[in-house]
Amino acid sequence: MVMRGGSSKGLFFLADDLPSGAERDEILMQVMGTPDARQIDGMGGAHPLTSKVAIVEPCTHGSADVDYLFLQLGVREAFVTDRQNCGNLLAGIGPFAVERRLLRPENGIVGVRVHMLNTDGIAKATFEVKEGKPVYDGTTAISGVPGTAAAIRIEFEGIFGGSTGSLLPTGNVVDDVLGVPATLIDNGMPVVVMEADDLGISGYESCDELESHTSLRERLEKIRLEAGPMMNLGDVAKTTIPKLTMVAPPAHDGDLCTRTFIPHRCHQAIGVLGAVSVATAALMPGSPASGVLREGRDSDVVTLEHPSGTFDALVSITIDEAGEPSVERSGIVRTARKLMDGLVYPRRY
Ligand code: NQM
Repeated sequence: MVMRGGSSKGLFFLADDLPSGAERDEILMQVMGTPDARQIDGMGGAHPLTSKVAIVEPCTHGSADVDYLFLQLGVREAFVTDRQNCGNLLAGIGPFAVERRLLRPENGIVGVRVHMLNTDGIAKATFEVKEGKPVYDGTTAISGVPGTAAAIRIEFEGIFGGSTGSLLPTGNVVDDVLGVPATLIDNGMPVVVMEADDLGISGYESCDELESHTSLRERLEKIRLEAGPMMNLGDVAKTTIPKLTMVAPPAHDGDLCTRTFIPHRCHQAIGVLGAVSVATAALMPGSPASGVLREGRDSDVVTLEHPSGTFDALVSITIDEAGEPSVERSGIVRTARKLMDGLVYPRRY
């Protein structure tokens, strides 16, 4: 099934319909048309945000309803990686599980517990089901997606440290990474959060401007390679994490402005778990992101401005007497839509 999940798009499979290991990855690359800049012989949309796969099966260990494995495929490069999670495709997992009859809920608002295999966290998705089918039409708009659709509310449980072992893998709110003050954080997605100003940009540039800024991109990659081992991620040369977010004071009605590299293309918006991580960093006194946060705000919702609008992350943290931050609550609202259901024909077949 092809689904839009949040502001990304991907191919959703039942685990039983795919082989495993290297054969699975080979088939998925053929299906997506990877490697090729245009992905002309496959289903991919020539961007990492549209070269995504979700694999779903009934949960094997009782604490959730379904297991969700996310795979990011390369576009020009031939790779398939499970090293990162995706909170955007996550929005489609509950509806897909209902479509495929893995779950047969009563009509009404249903809660589906999703075990996210990439990072071993739980997400509880709440959405409406009518006559046995997910309701896709609705009035909720999300930035980066035209029109409106039905809201899918997602609350996360224990997602911090999913890739790195802890919320702040270095133990610090601020680290010096090649001369740039940064928060190295993982509240669902490992992200290096820096002030745009410290990198010589305003933070309000368009994605095209940032992608054509060669010296900035080279500097960001050096920072990322340095930050990887600091975040317990080892050598990150060939991985899609950590992400890099540059923050600036809000330009519109949001709480702070963001520009994110994922990690080599500029995100047209911001990733879901990436946004939750950046919002969490912004709530930590002394962090680069807290320095640009709108003054006087007093809400659990942090509104992040990004290149195509805003993203609301529901985050609350507490800080103990020793100054140690911990996450109390993280949540988001997304939409998703079934786009197409059928058979796909990988080239080799
Ligand atoms: O951070 C892009 C996306 C993502 C991932 C990326 C995501 C997340 O927008 O949870 O959603 O950072 O690779 O789909």
